[in-house]
Amino acid sequence: MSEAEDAILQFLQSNNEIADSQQFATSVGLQHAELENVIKSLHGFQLVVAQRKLGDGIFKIGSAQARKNGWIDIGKNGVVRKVEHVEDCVKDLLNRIKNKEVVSDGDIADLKKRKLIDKLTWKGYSLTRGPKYTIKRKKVVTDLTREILQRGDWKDLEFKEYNLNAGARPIEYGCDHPLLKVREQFQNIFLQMGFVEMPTNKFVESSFWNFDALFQPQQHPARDSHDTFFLRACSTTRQLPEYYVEKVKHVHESGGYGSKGYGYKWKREEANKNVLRTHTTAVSSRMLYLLAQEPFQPRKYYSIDRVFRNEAVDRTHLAEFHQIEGLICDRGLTLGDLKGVLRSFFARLGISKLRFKPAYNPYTEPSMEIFSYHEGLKKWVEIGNSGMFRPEMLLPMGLPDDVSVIAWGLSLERPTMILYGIDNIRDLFGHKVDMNLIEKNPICRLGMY
Ligand code: FB9
Repeated sequence: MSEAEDAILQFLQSNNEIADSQQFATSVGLQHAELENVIKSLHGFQLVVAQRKLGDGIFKIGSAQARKNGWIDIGKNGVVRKVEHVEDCVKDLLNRIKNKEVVSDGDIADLKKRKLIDKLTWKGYSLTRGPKYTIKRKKVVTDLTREILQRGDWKDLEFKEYNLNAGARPIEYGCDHPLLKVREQFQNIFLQMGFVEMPTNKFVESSFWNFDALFQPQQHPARDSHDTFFLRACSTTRQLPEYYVEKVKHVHESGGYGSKGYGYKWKREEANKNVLRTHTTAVSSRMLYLLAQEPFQPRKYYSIDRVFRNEAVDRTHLAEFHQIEGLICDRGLTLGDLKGVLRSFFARLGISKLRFKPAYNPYTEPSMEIFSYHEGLKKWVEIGNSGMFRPEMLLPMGLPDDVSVIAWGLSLERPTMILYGIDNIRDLFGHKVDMNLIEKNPICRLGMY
């Protein structure tokens, strides 16, 4: 217990009131500031009732005013009273201030201007015993500890009430970025459909796996730096499966497997160039090549990860986005199988009305863009691309020639923007994202498309 507390509680044991805490502080040789915190705490615990004490001497009436009001006249033979009784509204005003009654700011300002009142700095407290007054406050403890029990002094301790209404300290918790939440939903759909995730932890890929293995010719526009990020440092790949590279070179230059190829001079150095992968299809080509090195087993693979395109940034395009890709590799698969799988895949996203539009990709033939009717936007929206990987891609890998691979792809950003009602991709991904979007975004379930 502090000295100040003892002083107050002992004084109030034999005195009804501490009229002026300032004087009391001086009388017990303490700083008023020391006393003040104790007073507030004792008041808080109702051991005392503390009242603010306003300073006095605010009622001096100015003689000029009396004259102005015609109450008096100051003549050669001094001050003469001109009226019996004065309706002293000022006095009433001042009384009301004294009784802490509400007085209009206008009156206050007027009284101040007339120097009838001045802003009093608050002086101190008057203290009386409170409903919970006791000469010695029990030490308030919060927890009943082993030590307290062993010491046995729990009897003279006061246990702080549990404030069951106290709000819990806000727990800091991590928040998933909306993209990660939607990614998880796509991931669950693939896993439910029996797909296995492909290892996509390689943002840097050789042009060979990103383009050549996909039968994308070396002069294809996507292969120049306007569309693709080429690496300056570690600019070329160190090793490629030589036997397979020869097959790829051959199919590009002169075809085979029923294809006439592109008929151009294929350059190894072009294939060696390292790039930031432009699509996760680069991972699909690696996985299909590895699959071809084993006795054939049907496979269902998926990937969801970042890809990089040196494209003009606009409301829906950044230089990087997350590509979602699914592929099924099995004997005798047809375009019908692809359409069927797309229907069941998108059905799990709550998307039923699909239309397929013939399209072109260097690595798939036939290829189809996928459209769905968006009730909210009242229009057909392109929701992805798909196709059957070309034999010129699959057969050089060594896959059996009755094996075909159906595949499709879409972005993660577009569905997330639609689901979260974000119309500018820069608000969703990148350094401009406001953290509130991350911390306060609800779970948006796919299927509410
Ligand atoms: O995601 C896209 N659109 C989309 C997807 C979903 C959606 O909402 C759903 C709630 C559920 C809404 C829109 N697109 C693909 C279509 C367009 O946005 C397109 O303009 C932009 N595309 C990206 C590429 O941009 C250069 C989206 C991205 C894309 C395109 C193609 C593929 C992957 C991503 C592919 C592929 C592919 C094809 C064949 C074989 C293997 C992979």
